[in-house]
Amino acid sequence: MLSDLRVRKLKHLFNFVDTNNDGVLTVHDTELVADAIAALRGLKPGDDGYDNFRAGFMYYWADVREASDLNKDGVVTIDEWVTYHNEMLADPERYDATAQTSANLMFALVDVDDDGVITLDQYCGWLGAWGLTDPSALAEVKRHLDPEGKGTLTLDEVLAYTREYFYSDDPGSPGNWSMGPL
Ligand SMILES: [Ca+2]
Ligand SMILES: [Ca+2]
Repeated sequence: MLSDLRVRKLKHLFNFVDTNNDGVLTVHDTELVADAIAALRGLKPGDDGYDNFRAGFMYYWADVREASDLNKDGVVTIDEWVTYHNEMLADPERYDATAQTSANLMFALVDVDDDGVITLDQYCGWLGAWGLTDPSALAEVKRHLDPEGKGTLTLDEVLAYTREYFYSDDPGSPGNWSMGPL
């Protein structure tokens, strides 16, 4: 049984990835993000690399939607989302594989020079592709995820914050801010 805080974080994540704000998660949400992330990288339809770039992103999200669409009607509801995560998070190996894949994908898309480190600005650009563009919200994300102001995040730091996001019952955990203010 998940705590109220953890359920709240799962619902927040659902609303975060429901980029067209229609209350369900479908392929349309991820198409919007794929185009926004491609634009971050300066890629548009027809450019070299655009199709590969987009395909990797869409492939990962097709898996997530497939796994969380419990009644297989083609849309993921918030209840399905919470139920899916409740089961996934109870299986440490499954969680590790999912979190690693997700973080690797984010780095593959955001870490332009491929040195295993992203800047907080790049991280916030990633959040912006999902629709989180409010400057004060992004400033809070930076303050919590980078308290020393070093300006960068490693893959391990992102994985640690992600773990806090999904598992921590502490309202003060910095990782709770991974997807913006709850
Ligand atoms: Ca949607
Ligand atoms: Ca469904």
